[in-house]
Amino acid sequence: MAPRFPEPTRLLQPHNALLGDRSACADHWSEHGCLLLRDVLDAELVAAARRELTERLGQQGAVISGAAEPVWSGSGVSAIDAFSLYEGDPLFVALAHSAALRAVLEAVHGESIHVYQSVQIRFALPGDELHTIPMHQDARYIEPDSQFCAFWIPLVDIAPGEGGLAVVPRSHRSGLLPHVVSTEYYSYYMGEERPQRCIPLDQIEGEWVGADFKAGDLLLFDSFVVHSALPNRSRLVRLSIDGRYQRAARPLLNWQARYSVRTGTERRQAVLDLLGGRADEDADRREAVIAAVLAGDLPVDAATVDRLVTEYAVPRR
Ligand SMILES: O=C(O)CCC(=O)C(=O)O
Repeated sequence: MAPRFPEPTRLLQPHNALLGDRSACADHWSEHGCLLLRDVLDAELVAAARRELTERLGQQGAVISGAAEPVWSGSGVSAIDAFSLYEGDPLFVALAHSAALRAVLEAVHGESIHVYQSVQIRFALPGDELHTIPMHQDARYIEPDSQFCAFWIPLVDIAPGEGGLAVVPRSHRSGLLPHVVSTEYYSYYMGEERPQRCIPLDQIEGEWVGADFKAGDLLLFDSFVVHSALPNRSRLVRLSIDGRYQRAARPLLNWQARYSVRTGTERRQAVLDLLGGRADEDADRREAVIAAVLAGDLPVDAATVDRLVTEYAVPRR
């Protein structure tokens, strides 16, 4: 049987030595499209964010209550109320919007950076391959502006072979690859169960690399870099956060740049309600309509949604 997920053949080593050398950073970024940094974030904030999420997941029964680490309780993913993990001002959002993170991003890219308001928390359960996020490029999902980058921060240590994220360095140079809907992979995003699009493994050229991740590592990658989550083979719920950023000088065209996940999700739900049965007819059109309403700050009403449904009746890759 063909493997469902990549098997990294090499481990990324931290690229901290590049920091402080502007042209080395620029050359590395343009060649590889990704880099890994260690010990550049506030370790206490990383630990506090992990504790807070562990406590919230403990209250929901997904991890063993009172444990220092997010030890999985054995419950299914549907036991997790993702929305409530974003309640209040969670520390993982503070970490993503910390001055330390922005300073590193600006050191890497040599210019002023806007970190997107939307910050995601991911909780990969041991053995739950169905909900493991497969091979994709972020540029396929965040629109209309593909000129952004991503950061990914594990909140727990993830040894090689236990999960984490794998990337294909240099893959940003090949542009957008076709993504196909597959019922082998589902996303469980904000409580919504959806079949995932992915790039079939055999369509991806280049070397898959993983890392021996430590909590608080910072993995950066271009929006066109192919990457994939790897199945969690540890006993912990794999907690990580990710967000997007772009040059501050560019207009903020993607809704994620301006709205938090909660606000975006509420507005998304309002558009879904207006779409009704049409939401299931064509996933591409549904997502394009949602992105257009949110990115353009258009009124969330039936007339706008009806107009966009007609406008976006065009197939995409
Ligand atoms: O953390 C994960 O499971 C997947 C993250 C991811 O694919 C992304 O940030 O684009």
